[in-house]
Amino acid sequence: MKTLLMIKPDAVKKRIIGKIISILEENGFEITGIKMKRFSREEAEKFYEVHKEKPFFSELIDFITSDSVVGIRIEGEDIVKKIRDFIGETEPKKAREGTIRNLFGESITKNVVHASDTIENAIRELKFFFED
Ligand code: FUP
Repeated sequence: MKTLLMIKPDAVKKRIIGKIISILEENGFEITGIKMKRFSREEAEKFYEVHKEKPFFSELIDFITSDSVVGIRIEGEDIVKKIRDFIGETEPKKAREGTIRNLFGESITKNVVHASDTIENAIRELKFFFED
């Protein structure tokens, strides 16, 4: 099973890409792909299409296109759920201690990383970064 963890522009600006990758490796996660890119507005709107009607949508698109992002493919048993648990809740203040969002997140928007929430979404979201 595969999932996508995406490092967001706030983390890229803070120069903690390496730190986040180290934490993943130290915790035994198997990284099988890494790609840095900058989303166009159109692509970002497609990536986050489930949130199209939400009040925070335009803020979210502004943020995610404000700098590059890094797509990381991680493989393993039950990996979608494991990575979701590992990043912590959306709101960094509520995220469990030691999780990536708890350690580095500033706000509900600037929350450092995204991770696919279902197997179907992982397949869909990985295509934004990787061909296979
Ligand atoms: P998550 O799956 O944990 O990334 O969180 P959600 O699907 O609830 O939200 C998707 C993205 O929208 C999150 F990365 C943060 C952003 N968001 C906001 O910017 N403002 C909000 O009020 C809620 C979510």
